[in-house]
Amino acid sequence: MRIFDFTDAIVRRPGASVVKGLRAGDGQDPSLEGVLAEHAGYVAALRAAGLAVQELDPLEQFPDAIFVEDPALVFGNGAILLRPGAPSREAEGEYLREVLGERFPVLLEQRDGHADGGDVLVMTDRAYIGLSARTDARGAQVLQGLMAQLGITAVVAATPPEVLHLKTASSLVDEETVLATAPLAASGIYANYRVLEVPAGDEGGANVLRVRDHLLVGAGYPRLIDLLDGYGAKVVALPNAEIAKIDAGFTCMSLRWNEKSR
Ligand code: CIR
Repeated sequence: MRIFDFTDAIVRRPGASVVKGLRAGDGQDPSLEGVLAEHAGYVAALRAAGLAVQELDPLEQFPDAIFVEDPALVFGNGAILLRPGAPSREAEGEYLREVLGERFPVLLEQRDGHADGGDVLVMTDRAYIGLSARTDARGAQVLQGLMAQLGITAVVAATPPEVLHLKTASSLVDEETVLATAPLAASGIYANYRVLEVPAGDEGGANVLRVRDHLLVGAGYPRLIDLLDGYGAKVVALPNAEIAKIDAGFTCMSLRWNEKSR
């Protein structure tokens, strides 16, 4: 079983407040219709890749709640509720507690420091926890301990200063291959893997999502789409221009796991 051979996923449908989601600059709000359409396309792509997808109801009081992989992480044998680093997101995990408690045999909880799931890249022999404006040193250390309880070795790495999360700038292509922006590729943290460097100008597309034999990539990055052809997956180009206005990535919009790995 490969690490991206997921069977199940949880997503959260956007509410009207999604257009007020956090963003790095002072860019314009996305259109609600656009976000809803792109999110629906994403969920359809997960299903087309073979996953059983559970859709949670919108949480209007949390504009960023569609990004379910920031307040939680899931693995075949257990889930972890995190403390996201943005104050407006810190309580989001409470609204995942019930569903994760139902669906996982073990539910661990971070009680100190801050960490976002977007800063955690899981590879075959280890996971990386990126330090960022959202994940602090204490949060990374606590998360390392929680992941160890689930049998996962995690190493702490630096995230380039201008990116939101480690996975904004790097993501899994296959078990041997990482896609990374030039600064992360040059940092040497992925020396154990084949590193594909994101073509200059396509940095906004560095967050791709491998799900079984499909690889979800932003439709606006044709050079990246070409580069990713040939890694054992059908490259699926998904429109994400509206949702990108609130710094969305494909990995952060679902929690994915393999039910049979228990
Ligand atoms: C935020 O700033 O928290 C959201 N607007 C976007 C989160 C995207 N999550 C991710 O890259 N892991």
